[in-house]
Amino acid sequence: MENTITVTTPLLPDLDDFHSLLKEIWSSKWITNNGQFHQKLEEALCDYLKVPFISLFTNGTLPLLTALQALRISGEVITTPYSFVATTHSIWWNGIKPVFVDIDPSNCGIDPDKIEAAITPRTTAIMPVHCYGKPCDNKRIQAIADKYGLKVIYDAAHAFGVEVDGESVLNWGDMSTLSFHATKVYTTIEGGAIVMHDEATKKRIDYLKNFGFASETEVVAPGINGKLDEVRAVYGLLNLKQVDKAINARHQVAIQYRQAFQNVKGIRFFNDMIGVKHNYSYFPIFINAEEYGMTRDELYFKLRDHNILGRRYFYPLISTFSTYSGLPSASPDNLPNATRIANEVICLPMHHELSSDDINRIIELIVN
Ligand code: T4K
Repeated sequence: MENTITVTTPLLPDLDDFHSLLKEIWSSKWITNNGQFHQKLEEALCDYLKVPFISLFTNGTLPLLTALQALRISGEVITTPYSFVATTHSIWWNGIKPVFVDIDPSNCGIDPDKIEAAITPRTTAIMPVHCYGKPCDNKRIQAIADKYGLKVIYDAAHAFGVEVDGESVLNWGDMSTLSFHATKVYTTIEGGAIVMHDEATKKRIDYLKNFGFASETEVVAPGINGKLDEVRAVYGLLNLKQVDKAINARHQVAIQYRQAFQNVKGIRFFNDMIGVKHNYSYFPIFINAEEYGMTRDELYFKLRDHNILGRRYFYPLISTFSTYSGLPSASPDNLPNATRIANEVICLPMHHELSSDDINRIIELIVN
């Protein structure tokens, strides 16, 4: 039986290094609530990501919920259905109505041409997603936001370390959120963060993730418990040392996939964008069944039959789930690109430990 190849595998720190830092935590007896390693990780991430302020969280969903709270967003928020459910759920959990807008096939992000038509007097914000780490068209999104007085919160869960012309995409909009889940390029096992522009906002978000406590006796807002503990902060500090190597390894995988698929009819994939520092977090391919001679699902299950576990990120669309399918903006007529692409996509295995044999096995099944 051929070995199983999963869509990803976690970035694991060296066990001895992890152990020696665990010993430090044990002797300090400070294991959560803004401990020394939490503070060190915030500093180290600001440096690495080239961002001014960051607030760590215990996963990548709470930052979305909290960013909406911190900016006091209400009414309606414009977003796309082509994402992980957490994006839209965060809007819904805040009692806000999500309004779906179609995506641009060139990056699977929100199509700026479709945003203005979705704005109503109740719209207060736009929540675009840098899907697969492909940067959205920030200039156009921000211009629309400025024209209508809207906030922009980027779901940058996939965009760790992504830069455009030397600038981190995490500095775009009013805030950006990250996920450090085990399946991400950079991980703290579970974890996440909000990136913000100023110290006052960081302070407010730090309160919000700690139940709203501003001091021992003062609760200034209805906060939540979103804190990252010391064990995962240490895990994150160690992974920061090896994330560049992991991204380079992913880049090599992308190069091999692209070479193999460039002349295959009916397979579309993304090339690198000029001026962009990519993180190769995912390798989606899009199957045109007529040209390829097989549907996306036929290929997906053929790969599964050979123990190659790609994933159909993002199928089904969020707008098709029962919570959201009744919304007028959830109609497939409103979302032709997202609807088509959700039926074309397979994210192929993409991680730092894929061997050439693994890659060749995957390629052979797809090309032949
Ligand atoms: N916004 C966006 C745009 C997101 O994509 C996400 C999360 C969020 C927000 C929310 O962030 P978090 O609250 O999750 O931090 C995964 C992840 O659970 C999720 O984090 C991620 N997006 C989503 C795209 O993918 P699943 O259900 O596909 O994961 P799972 O458990 O099936 O794992 C996929 C594969 O990874 C496994 O087949 C094998 C490998 N794996 C996984 C785990 C957990 C391992 O090798 N080891 C592991 O420990 O959702």
